[in-house]
Amino acid sequence: MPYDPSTAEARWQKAWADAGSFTAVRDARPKYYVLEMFPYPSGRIHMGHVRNYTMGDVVARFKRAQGFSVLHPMGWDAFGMPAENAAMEQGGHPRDWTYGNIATMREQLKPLGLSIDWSREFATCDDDYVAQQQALFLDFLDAGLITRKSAQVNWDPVDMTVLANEQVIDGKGWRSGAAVERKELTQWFFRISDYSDELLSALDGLSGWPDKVRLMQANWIGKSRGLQLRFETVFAPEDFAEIEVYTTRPDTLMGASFLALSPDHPLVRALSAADPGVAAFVEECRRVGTTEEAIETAPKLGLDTGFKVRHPLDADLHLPIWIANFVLMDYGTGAIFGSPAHDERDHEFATKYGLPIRATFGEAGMTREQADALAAKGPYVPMKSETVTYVRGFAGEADQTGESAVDAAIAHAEAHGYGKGVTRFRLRDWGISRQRYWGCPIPVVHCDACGTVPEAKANLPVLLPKDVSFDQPGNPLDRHPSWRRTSCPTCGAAALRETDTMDTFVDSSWYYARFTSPHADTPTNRADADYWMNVDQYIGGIEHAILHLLYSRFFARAMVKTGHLPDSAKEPFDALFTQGMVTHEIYLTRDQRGRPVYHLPEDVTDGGLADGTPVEVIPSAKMSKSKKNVVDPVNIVASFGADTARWFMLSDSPPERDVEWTAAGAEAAHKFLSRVFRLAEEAPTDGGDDPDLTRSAHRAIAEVTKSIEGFAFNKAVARIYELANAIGKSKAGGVARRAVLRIMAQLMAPMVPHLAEDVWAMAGGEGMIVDAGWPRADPAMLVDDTVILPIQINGKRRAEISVARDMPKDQIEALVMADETVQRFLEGAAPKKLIVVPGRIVNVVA
Ligand code: ANZ
Ligand code: ZN
Repeated sequence: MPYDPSTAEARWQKAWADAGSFTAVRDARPKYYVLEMFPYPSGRIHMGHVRNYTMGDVVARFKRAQGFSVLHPMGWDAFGMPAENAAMEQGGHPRDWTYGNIATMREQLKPLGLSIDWSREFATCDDDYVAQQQALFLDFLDAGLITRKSAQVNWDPVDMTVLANEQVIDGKGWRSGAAVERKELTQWFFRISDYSDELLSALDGLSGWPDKVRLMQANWIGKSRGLQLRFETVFAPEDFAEIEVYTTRPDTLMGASFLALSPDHPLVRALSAADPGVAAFVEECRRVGTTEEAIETAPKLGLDTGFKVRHPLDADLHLPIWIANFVLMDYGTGAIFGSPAHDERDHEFATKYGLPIRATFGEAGMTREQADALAAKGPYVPMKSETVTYVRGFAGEADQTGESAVDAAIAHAEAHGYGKGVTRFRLRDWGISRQRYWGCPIPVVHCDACGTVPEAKANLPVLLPKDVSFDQPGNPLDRHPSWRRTSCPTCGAAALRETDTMDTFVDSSWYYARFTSPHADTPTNRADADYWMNVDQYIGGIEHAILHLLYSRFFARAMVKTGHLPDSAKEPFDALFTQGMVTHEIYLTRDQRGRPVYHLPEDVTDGGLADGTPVEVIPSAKMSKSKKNVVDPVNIVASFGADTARWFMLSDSPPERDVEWTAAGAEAAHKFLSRVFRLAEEAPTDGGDDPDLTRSAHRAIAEVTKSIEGFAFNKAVARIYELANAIGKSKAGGVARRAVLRIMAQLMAPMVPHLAEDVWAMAGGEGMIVDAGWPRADPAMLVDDTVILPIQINGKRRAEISVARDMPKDQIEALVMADETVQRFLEGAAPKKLIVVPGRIVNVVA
């Protein structure tokens, strides 16, 4: 009987489903919650999914075997733009497109044999999930976690829609190609910035997270210490006696040569009302998106207002007030002082507009003239920790680090009353309003009499209308003839619904909590949430290291505050693992003009095309349709079986690194699994016990256990290869051999669960292996009773001997003396010295 995964895998999957093997239940066992980041239903699963879900499955099956009650759910991150784009491009409805894709992908996932509790499956676009998310929104609103304010957005004037920063490419809308503008809109915000400090400091406690992810989060939250200081105006419009400025480099104050205001600064607003020139300039500034990158790379634009401020440390020095396009209103105070000598942007600005460039400090040892000359060439921006020579330090001229100079500057400003030290965060409130159809409606109503009022809980869910069209730009909810019209939940008068929907990051910020009680008629059921939370192991891609995880951490806190999660769930993910990508070689030839022509892997054999043309190979490339280096997991599973795909994914590289998919590797994996199958099938010999084999098996138990616990799946695989070799060589008789085969099957079960069931059955295992538990290593079997001792002769390692661990010294000495190499060196003489360090080394001086 050959190894035939095509029938066996389906058979085992049915057996597990019939037995309800993976239904998560609350019981007396300790619980374990393993979660992989849920997929977006794009239409097909890809190799990255296979790798991600296989890793999660190894953990889930391993923990289950170890006696945990395991929760391992699956769902769909189902709202978002691609569904609407598909509707615009191909017609049809986003809902049909999405649920169609989910059905397809579920059918592609199921053959992988993942140990998922499918009874908990949901999609974030399900009416029920929408209802619970809206209930959460209302609770958050009640708890002061949500606010409504005006903010600038990227506006696509052709598609008439707000764009996320990622959708602005080189200042243009990613679909329309139109130049993106800035626009002010009233929007809904989650008040995540209230939690900046806590989200930052709590990172220290996340010992189960990769350091790089914690660092990325810390940088994103961006805590900085600076000075908020006041400049008195000498000549300015009424009501503007002072201008407040925020700086993180107060030590450069003596080099300040201008003030710059954001185009949205109140002073600028006042000016533009009266001065068409200013108004036109402000308009011009708006024609750049809101991305940091767009603002950073746009040419610096400025307009001198003609007004001036007094320098706080030099009353005779008057600095001009400019309006500058690179100053943001929603950071700091929306006003800066420019120190061109030590800031990239200020330097560009000063050079363009002929403003003075005065150095505050130079390289260590420089004079003021030298420092000025250095700054004239370009901004001098050393690390704050570096010692530099201050040439215009307001605390005099001195060698100092930037850090200590900043501290001194803050102290000076506080002592003299012109400013105060402040801590700021880069993290802004999370704007969640999207002018899109395919998202969760924001459950609020606009009433002429009452203003903006939350929808009553009894009226939830507010569901999307089904009869919408995508043939015009803009939000279909705005155009819908009747959907908006409703009555005010407070006064009953006619009112209009909010037509904004929620950012899809909201959906993925609490799905892990919903999995604990996916059918509850409240966002969570506390008994379930208390039992299952936290996620013990979360697994996903590094691309979600910042926003998704930060939003989830905020949401968990908000759900604790609103009573939907226990206090202990503030940090919802105890451990996080970020896996590498699945890559594949790219094959290409060149056309006459040297441009690349890509070829499918199946068209390339032995480094060339069918006609013999050699191909260029780019190794380890991200899979991409345009480069034709995509491998479809559906084909792999169809030709080799799921276990081969799973085994290969785990075997070749450490999980955190990229793995390169190769046809040869897949074949080798398949060959190995076939060999394991044959080993189990072979008729038992009539040999007796083989203690060495038994010992190998127990060592494999210990090491595979350790490797899986440490996410070193490739090491676990390597141990299993060794064990299979040992079984192949052993002369052990039926009973002993089968016992070891059963151990191997147990060790392989998390990785290749179907084959493991077959081997288990053939080797006389009772019931299904999925219920067999995890084998325990017998400690007595782990002690190695022999050791290898290296022999050094005259200080050089020349030979080694294998001795019993507890062999007495004199016996070892006798063995050493009898060793051939030692005899050769001694040439018949007695050694001058012979030192045995038991268990370590033997030294011979000839
Ligand atoms: C004077 C100065 C001198 C600055 C110098 C930098 C270098 P981080 O560190 O990222 O927090 N800034 C302040 N508010 C701003 C705004 N609304 N829009 C644009 N830029 C703003 O950045 C703080 C620095 O960014 C501040 O320190 C300020 O410029 C600028 F040699 O003040 B600095
Ligand atoms: Zn009302």
